[in-house]
Amino acid sequence: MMRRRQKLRYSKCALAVAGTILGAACQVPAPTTAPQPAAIGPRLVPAPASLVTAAGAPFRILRTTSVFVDTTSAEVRSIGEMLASLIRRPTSFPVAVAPIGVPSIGAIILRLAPDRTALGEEGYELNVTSDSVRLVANRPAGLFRGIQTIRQLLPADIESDMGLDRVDWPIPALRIVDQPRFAWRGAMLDVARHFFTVREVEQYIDILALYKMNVLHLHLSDDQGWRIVINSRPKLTAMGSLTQVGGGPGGFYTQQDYQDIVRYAQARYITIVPEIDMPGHINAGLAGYPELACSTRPPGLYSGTDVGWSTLCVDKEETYAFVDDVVREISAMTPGPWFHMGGDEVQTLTVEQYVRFVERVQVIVNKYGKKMIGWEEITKARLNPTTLAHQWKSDSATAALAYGSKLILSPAPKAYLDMKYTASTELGLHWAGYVEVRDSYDWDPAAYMKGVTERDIVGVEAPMWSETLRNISAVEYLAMPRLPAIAEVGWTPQTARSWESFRVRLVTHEPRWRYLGINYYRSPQLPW
Ligand code: TNX
Repeated sequence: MMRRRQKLRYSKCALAVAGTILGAACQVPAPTTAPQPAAIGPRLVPAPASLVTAAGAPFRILRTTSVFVDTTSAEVRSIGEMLASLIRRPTSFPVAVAPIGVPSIGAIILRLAPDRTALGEEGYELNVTSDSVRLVANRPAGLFRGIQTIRQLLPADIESDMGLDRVDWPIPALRIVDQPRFAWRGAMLDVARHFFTVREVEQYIDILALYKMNVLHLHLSDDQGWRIVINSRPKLTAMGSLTQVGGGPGGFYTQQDYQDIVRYAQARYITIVPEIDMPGHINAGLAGYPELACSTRPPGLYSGTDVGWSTLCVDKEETYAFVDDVVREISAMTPGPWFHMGGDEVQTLTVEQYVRFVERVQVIVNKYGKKMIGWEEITKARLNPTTLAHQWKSDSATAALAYGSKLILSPAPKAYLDMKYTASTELGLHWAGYVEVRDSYDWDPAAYMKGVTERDIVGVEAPMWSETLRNISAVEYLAMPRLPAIAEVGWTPQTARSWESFRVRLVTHEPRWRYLGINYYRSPQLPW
């Protein structure tokens, strides 16, 4: 399911022979003798809520190993198939997916248990003995998260897309009972400042899936580009998609492309959250529909990086017909319950104008069956309890709590993946400071803002603004390894995580990233 970038793949041992810096990565890790503390344990990221290693011999995947599932559920069958195909490639073992019930010694068994409601939407229990691997969940999403754990328990060579000579494929004997701390573990990708292709977005989704993240928020429009076709407003993309920051060619998704992304994410239990940024950050939209601006000056395309200067004319009735068209078409293509209206950095409207706009958009979003999200500025308006306020720069988001609304936390000095790691990082911005891996990891969402408790937060999200990011490899460089840090902040109970444990576990993933062709930053904070 994960590998397409053939050119970038290699066996790490082959590279070590070639005398590169990969020599160390080629060594087989020393076998663990003593039981390890759960927090370090096998090299899982995010760390599970509870893990007990067992004394016995590991399970070994052999040529005869099959994946057994309840084949009457197409969803469960396809999760079984994903695990089987992951194992087939590097091992060259046939790995059948078969119905539970046939003799199953030496088997990997995936099962839904309707009575295990305590596991919630995404929780799972995994028991590994020398005889079998048994994964149980209450819901299919839990099985999918669980197969990521099985994947990470296998040697990193499991990520190779070529058959390897390796014969030993152990999974350590253990018992894990795991579920996420927060329901929302998101990443945002800005496809407006620079455009990324469907395949590139899918590559990003693959990384989210590996780290058990469950939301991909797509920032689909901004001053520099409108990136999604709206059939009733064809000039949005016909005009508004033709450039990007720096003046490159830009691009857009057809509605089919968008639905392909939605489906790809859905198969990995990741919800797509579409964002159309309004009333500001709208210049590209106005390029095709200048009548929606208050000024008489034709907007034209923009490829710079200033913010805050463009706006819809919120006093014109036709603006709301436009919003209706956009929200209606995008909502119809989006199975997830959310529509993100942006709402940030509007410097050219009065507070009253801004508030009136947000409240009218909220009605439209709800009319099309979606719950609204907006950046923290929207808390100036009267929000519905179902609306989420998306914190990013201050504590103004807390005003949402008075309406019974909850928060998504993306504090820039922790979670903004477009911030430079250090002063010498070539890519990225630094208006919120430099954000090293430890900064991204070492914070507790429930203690981050005064007056905001665990109950007030749906979860965390790591935005990737793309002003400086001209290709997906640049995106990966800033995401890795801060994205896994945010993934663990969102998944693992605060009491089960520590920087000392995380840094040790995280570096063991480096060989996986190499197999997967994922670019990354070699932070000096980590024991490579
Ligand atoms: C602020 S975060 C913005 C974006 C920029 C970003 C760069 C937010 C809601 N607005 O328009 O791209 O900073 O870090």
